[in-house]
Amino acid sequence: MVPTETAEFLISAADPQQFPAADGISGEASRGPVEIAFLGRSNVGKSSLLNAIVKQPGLAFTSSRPGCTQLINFYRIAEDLRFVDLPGYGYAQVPLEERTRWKTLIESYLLGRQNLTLSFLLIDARRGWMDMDLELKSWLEFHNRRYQVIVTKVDKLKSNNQLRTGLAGIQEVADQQEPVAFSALDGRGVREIWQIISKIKNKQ
Ligand SMILES: Nc1nc2c(ncn2[C@@H]2O[C@H](COP(=O)(O)OP(=O)(O)OP(=O)(O)O)[C@@H](O)[C@H]2O)c(=O)[nH]1
Ligand SMILES: [Mg+2]
Repeated sequence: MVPTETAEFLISAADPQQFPAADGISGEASRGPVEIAFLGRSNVGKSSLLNAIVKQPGLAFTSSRPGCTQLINFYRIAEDLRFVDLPGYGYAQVPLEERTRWKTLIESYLLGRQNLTLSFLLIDARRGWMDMDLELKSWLEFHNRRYQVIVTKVDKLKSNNQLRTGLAGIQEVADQQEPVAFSALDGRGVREIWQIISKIKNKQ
């Protein structure tokens, strides 16, 4: 499954009241579009992943400066599918007050959103699991939220040996599932990611 429709930006939400309507088609007793959330540290490549898998480079704003995505951004990918790009964590320059506000906003989305079906948890291939990633993983498991680990920027691991070691280390911690190796640069992993999305939608 690869979208044939054009993806479009819906809204940047600073508050749960700004989240788009949960049911996609008004008046119909549908469960609304499936939402997939993109989670991970600042600069891990969440917005780049989103752009690469829909093949629309400018759709989500990306930057080499961490802390670029500050609100919850909703994208309509197809009638029955939305991607939700969340602010990254772990960027020390963000004032505590702001970080606390994001945490409340992100948690309210992850806990309360009925459309949320799967989260992509992104881990940088060169860094592996860091404390806040492990915290988030435990939090998702504690709250029974389904997630898929995606290892980003694998193009930066130049030798096969580096790549194998990096992936094995990440997989060891991801225990119950096989992480997807991804690169926004060369498109590695895009097909696997669409297969995962298809599977999750068919289960609905
Ligand atoms: N080499 C390489 N660079 C990447 C890849 N994915 C993202 N980048 C770069 O990493 C930087 C951060 O990417 P973003 O997609 O903006 O990261 P983000 O996780 O959305 O960051 P925040 O919005 O700040 O949380 C940008 O300079 C991207 O070009 C990749 O697969 N390979
Ligand atoms: Mg971003």
